[in-house]
Amino acid sequence: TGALRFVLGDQLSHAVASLRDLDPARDRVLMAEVLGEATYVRHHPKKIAFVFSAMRHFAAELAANGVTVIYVRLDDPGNTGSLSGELARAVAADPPERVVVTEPGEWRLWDAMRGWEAELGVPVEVRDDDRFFTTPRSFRAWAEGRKSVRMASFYQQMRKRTGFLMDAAGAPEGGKYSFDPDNREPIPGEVASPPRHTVEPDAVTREVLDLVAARFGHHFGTLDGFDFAVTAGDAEAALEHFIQHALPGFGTYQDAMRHGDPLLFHSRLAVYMNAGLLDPRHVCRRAQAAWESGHAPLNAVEGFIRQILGWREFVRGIYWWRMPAYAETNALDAHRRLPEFYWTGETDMVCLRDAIGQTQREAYAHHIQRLMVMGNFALLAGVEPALVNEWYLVVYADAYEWVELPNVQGMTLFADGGFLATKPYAASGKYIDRMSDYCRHCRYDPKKQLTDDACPFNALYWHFIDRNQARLRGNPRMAFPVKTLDRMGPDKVAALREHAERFLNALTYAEPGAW
Ligand code: FAD
Ligand code: DLZ
Ligand code: SF4
Repeated sequence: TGALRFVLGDQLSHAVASLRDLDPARDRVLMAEVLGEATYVRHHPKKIAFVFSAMRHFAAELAANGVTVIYVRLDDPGNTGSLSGELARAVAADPPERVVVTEPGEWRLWDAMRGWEAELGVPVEVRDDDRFFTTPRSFRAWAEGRKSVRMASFYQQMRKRTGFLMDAAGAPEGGKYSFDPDNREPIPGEVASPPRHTVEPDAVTREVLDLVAARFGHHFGTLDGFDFAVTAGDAEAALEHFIQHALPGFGTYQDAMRHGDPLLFHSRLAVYMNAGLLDPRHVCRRAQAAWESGHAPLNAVEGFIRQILGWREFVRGIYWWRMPAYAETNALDAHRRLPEFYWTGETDMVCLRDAIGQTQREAYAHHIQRLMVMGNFALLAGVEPALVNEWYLVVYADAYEWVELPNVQGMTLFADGGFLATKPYAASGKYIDRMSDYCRHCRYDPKKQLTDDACPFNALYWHFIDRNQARLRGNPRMAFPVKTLDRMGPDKVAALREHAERFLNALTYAEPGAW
């Protein structure tokens, strides 16, 4: 008996560390669909269907390559319902020399993994996940001892180290590392969005869709129109589709939003990269090649590569460095429950209704919707970080805690007190009006503050600045709004506070755990 190689549902790469030195003559691969992973938060059915179908396709590819795969289906008799339980069952049934796994993407599972060797009585080797450009150790070595840990300096260092978009003399292409200021244009109505890449469900996916409908159909979100790629081959086609059609406009319209338009120029590739169907290095190389060939401009390619080489690695580094305490932070002392409309989409606020409705249908929203619509509302309203984190982990097909938590806790809610982001991304209705056409479809008016038809984001924004002014005063990037508040005079501030509170008091709130 050789090694038992345990591959998790977001490790579906043939080059994943745990499969690297696999000996098909002696080793076995274990994969398990388990209730615990589908329900520790009640994931969107599309996320569960994506993971299960991709797992089944991956197992079939391994088997076709002559690998012995022990594949446990959700409905198999004896399924213990947890990853630890399924590993223990496989080890007991036919003890291997050792177990080989790749480190997981969530702290709770890593914590469980540390106990496996003692529980199982066989050696357990936990390997680094080298599908990333950095390891938690190398990030920590870079970060510790720095005065401030900022994405911009991390990213510059990563550009130098990897050579992406660097010229022969070692300088950044185009003379600067970031073209972000070029990437904040709203999208004109006459600019058509690129066509969408879709994959027709095959027989394996259809069987999974039936299973998920029966078992998890009551979770938030719908299964209709499932069109995710579930194999590396189809994910590669999605990448080529993105490069061909959307990458050239990715930069300019990166921060734009449009009513009824879920994707715009975004790639929808996070779901594939996070599950192992696409390699981030390959994705960055393909984007760079599109710039080299003249197909896409530098502001688009740099902007895209920065998200992957910069943000994606940076948030992961922060996660493993600061966990488990990071999940408990609540620097702005926010304790409100989550409004019910996050789960139903039922609100007159059109930006929220559109972005949440699309999230129900697609298990997807692009970055600015996540950050500046749903995230901004939760920040301004002061919703308890744990409840917001749970929502984001539930609703997006690309959500795993290593990337979800820092984006919510740090970037969106400022719950870490400014460790990850330099200022809270708080915005009034004016920002949403500038970056989208939502307000044209809305019964509220983004230019008004105190009338019945005033955009609720406006009073909520000043309520936020007012109640947090002591915390924000020292932050140079918040000097302008704090000074504006000072100049408003107490009567105006009181009126805004009262307007915001009336609005918040009239909302229905979800019982924690009800969804
Ligand atoms: P594109 O816009 O096409 O971007 C390209 C790629 O860059 C993405 O596929 C992704 O891999 C990477 N990327 C972009 N921004 C970020 C970022 N801030 N952090 C990490 N990677 C980034 N991303 C997730 O993968 N999973 C999550 O659970 C998740 N939760 C988020 C929650 C909030 C509140 C916010 C503000 C952002 C979150 N993000 C998350 C980051 C980002 O919004 C998504 O990666 C992106 O929207 C995925 O869509 P896309 O593939 O079309 O991205
Ligand atoms: C997300 C997910 C789901 C829904 N189901 C499974 C599963 O049944 N089996 C499995 O191995 N992995 C699943 N996953 C992915 C895991 O939750 C993921 O590996 C951990 O969250 C760590 O990143
Ligand atoms: Fe959203 Fe306010 Fe615009 Fe309505 S008016 S869409 S609530 S920003």
